Amino acid sequence: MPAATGSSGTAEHDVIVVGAGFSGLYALHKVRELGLRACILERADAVGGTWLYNRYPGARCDIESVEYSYSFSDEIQQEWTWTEVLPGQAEIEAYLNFVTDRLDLRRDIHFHTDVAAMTFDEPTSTWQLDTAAGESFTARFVIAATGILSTPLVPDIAGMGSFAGDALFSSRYPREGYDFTGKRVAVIGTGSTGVQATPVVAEQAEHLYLFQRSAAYTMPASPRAYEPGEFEGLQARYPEIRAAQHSSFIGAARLNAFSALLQAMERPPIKTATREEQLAAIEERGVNGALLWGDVLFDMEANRMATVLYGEAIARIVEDPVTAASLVPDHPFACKRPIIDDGYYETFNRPNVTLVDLRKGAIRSVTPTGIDTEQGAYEVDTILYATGFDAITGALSRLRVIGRDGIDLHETWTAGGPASYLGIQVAGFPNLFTIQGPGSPSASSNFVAALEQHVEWIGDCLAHLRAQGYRSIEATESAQMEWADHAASLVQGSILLEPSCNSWYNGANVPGKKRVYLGYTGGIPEYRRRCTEIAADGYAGFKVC
Ligand code: N01
Repeated sequence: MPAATGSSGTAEHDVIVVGAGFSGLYALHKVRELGLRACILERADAVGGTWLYNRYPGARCDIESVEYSYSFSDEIQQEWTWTEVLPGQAEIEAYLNFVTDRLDLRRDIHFHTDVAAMTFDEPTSTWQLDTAAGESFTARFVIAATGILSTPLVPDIAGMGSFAGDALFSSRYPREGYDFTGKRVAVIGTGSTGVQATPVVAEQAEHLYLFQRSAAYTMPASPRAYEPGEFEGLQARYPEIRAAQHSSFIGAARLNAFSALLQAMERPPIKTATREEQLAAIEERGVNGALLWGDVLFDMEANRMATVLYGEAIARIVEDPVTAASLVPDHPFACKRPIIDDGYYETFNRPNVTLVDLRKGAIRSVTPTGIDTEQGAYEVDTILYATGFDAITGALSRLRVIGRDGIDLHETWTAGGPASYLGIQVAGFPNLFTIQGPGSPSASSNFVAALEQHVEWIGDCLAHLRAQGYRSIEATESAQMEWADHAASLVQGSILLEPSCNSWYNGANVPGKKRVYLGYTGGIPEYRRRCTEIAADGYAGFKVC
């Protein structure tokens, strides 16, 4: 394809991609394939995004490597060898570096380039991106590949700055690693991160105190390396694996964090199960057996019954009855992102592990020597904060993004709630594409499958605009509202809207963020069908000119 020289007027680039994680790398490749002048601006000194920063002990994906990887290039699939079924952070980071070099992307990535503001210039239909260091870049189009779980949520606990020991953040974990040997360690948070880190840190630390505000539902799924020849067998079957993945609701047809939920729907209801059948379920399948019933996702009474049974299953593993009782959640199962773990409950039988149930007395402050709570003080050498993210909208909200007529994205999302059309564009912000923005399937699916669809749709859109000689595309307010209503209707009356669920799914984990379910739960195939239809209909719901 010929370069689009001149199509962007005075802009240096046709497209600037912000972020060099999974989405940004593919986006750069895609737009370069179209012959567009493009680059990535990346804050870090390396590629990887979320998988660069989240290198805490035990960091691992909960979707199989053959599905949590790019499907667009058979060369990459055939040249890269995965060693583990559920890949660890280091292997994913290595994979993304391999892809970067294989596609020769590095020459168009500006590292150490922290975008602080993006401003749309209406007369020229271009964006100006200003960095924290005072540099400026211009482009006709921006693809915000800024990640959905990339903006750490630093808790607002009094005295955090006074701590004299080592304060670590799972989402900004030291590149050189950290040795917990001989240390008294506090881990704060029991989402996927805290649940993954706990068993690994416990093996090293002198003592581990796990500070739990909400107990987690977590399903064991021990990671393992591929047997000799096993991966090669899968590699030969990539077309079949990708086809199954493509038609899967969540973009992953093999073992993953969501598969238990999908399996549950196939099973008999708990409400009509006899006591013997319930006990047999936890006898055979442990905590999974407690949760996997056909009615738990749709019926709150069934869900509560499953939670009671879950508590019984935990009590069969965790020897101390007080600790076992503290580990039982008091929100419904499946209203938060599912978690899978490797030996989480068994960890509480170790003599060097203490669960601090914050429901019995909250954290008062961090002190120079530890953590003070309403139930006593804990002296520690190290605090590992695993307190989550300002998800989906956080990365863009925290930049100064100014669209048409001086509209500020942060203010728009704060006042009206995070809205977008398809999760791909926000009304008032022409030529700005978001990868996995609010209202897209990202939260409840395999991110990689979801982002590939986005990047390909955006690539087709850019090719269309160029072919038609258009300079600008913008979601209309009415299409955005219709899409938001449609996405909301899909979760209406479901467990996902339970008021007791404070989750990154609905923004309730971030103080001041408007509570709105941020995903699209119609499934990737239906989402793809709708996006394709919209494009075929001349980009219905977008204003192109
Ligand atoms: O974050 P979270 P995460 N005092 O928001 C607690 C993906 N992921 O990093 O629930 C005390 O889930 C908070 O408590 P509460 C995956 O999509 C995937 O763990 O708000 N506690 C909660 O327990 C996942 O869903 C993988 O009451 C405080 C925890 O911190 C997403 O990332 C691995 C607190 C935050 O949990 C986010 O997971 C890791 C405070 N002031 C992550 N503030 C895999 O692929 C917060 N908390 C396996």
